[in-house]
Amino acid sequence: MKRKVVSVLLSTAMAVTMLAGCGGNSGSSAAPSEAAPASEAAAPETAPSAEAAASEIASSEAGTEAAASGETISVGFAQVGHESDWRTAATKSVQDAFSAENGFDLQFVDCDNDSAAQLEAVRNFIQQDVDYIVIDPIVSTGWDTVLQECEDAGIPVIVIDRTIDDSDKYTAWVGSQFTNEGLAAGAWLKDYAAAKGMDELNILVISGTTGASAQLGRSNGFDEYVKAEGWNKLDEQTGDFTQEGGQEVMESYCKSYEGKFNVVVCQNDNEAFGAQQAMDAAGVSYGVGGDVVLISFDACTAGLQQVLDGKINADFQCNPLSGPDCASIVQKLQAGEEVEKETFMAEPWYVAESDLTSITYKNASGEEVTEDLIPVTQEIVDAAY
Ligand code: GYE
Repeated sequence: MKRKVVSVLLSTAMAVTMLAGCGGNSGSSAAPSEAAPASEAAAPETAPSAEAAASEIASSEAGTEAAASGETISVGFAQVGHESDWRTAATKSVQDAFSAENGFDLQFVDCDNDSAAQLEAVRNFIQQDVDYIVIDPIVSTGWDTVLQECEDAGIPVIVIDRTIDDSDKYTAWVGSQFTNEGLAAGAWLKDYAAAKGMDELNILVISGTTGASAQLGRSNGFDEYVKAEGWNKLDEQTGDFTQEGGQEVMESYCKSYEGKFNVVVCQNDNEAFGAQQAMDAAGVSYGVGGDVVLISFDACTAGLQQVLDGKINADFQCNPLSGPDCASIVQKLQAGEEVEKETFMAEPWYVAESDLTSITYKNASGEEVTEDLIPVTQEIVDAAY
């Protein structure tokens, strides 16, 4: 009921906002920390759409109302699934941040990597009239209709991790610059190959869930180097961000491309673990001193241990701990404050050998950046997620 009142107020409030020129939510990405190479990301859009502005107003109205009543804030979280170590850490981060002690009533739905189930979960949250909806979108498209429904119901949506690319009807997003992760992997491989005197690169890619923005960004970023350097990318097949998927794809690669590849790129650590199992079984050596250079993304604890052990050559971190940022966005909305449309997580790059200390590349915003390559130590593994 309260949200219907908010919706009715929207058109007037929106007009006032637009006349006042408040649409200029420019430079809305959070300032990255210095230890955050990946967060020197593409500049976010400079102005939120009318819909986004409306949704911000809706959220402040709803927030003021909830705050005044001293009620618990109800939040529905439609999570991707449970496919990886990264995902486990991300779920815990959100659950911890939206705890009952912190004043939240969190409804958590594991969508098991099923996009239809995820849309249904969001619609159920609308029916339950939760105060806020948090979505980690399995795939980046197909969202506009359901986001419109959220907006019509006056429920602010916060997107975390993967992006929504076909609608801007959400209040805020917190996550990673996936294209920069892919570009950084390409830049590292170029320098590493030169340092090791590898004159021909024959590359196999095990990609993440097809259509997930994490997959699209990592593939597109890395492919820029494939094209520019004339590398031979033999194949790219999805391992769905799982260990089983990585193993299955690598088993088939080991048969189809026996003796023909010297680089394997896995788009997350769990796929890399599966690929290692398959290469072990096929008698293919990888990592430092091996026949195959193994590249991974995520840098979870087990992944970094593999880097420390020289079994993964380089691991490009993706930070899953967005729960506190996400909860702080909700708190700000509750207080009626404006929030940044985009917040980028801080992410370093980790390597097994210490001869290369940095990479320089043109990032997704077209800026030339130089970023550290961090050799993994036991302390780094112990501190990882
Ligand atoms: O890299 C992978 C997970 O969306 C960034 O999803 C996330 C990816 C992460 O399953 O491990």
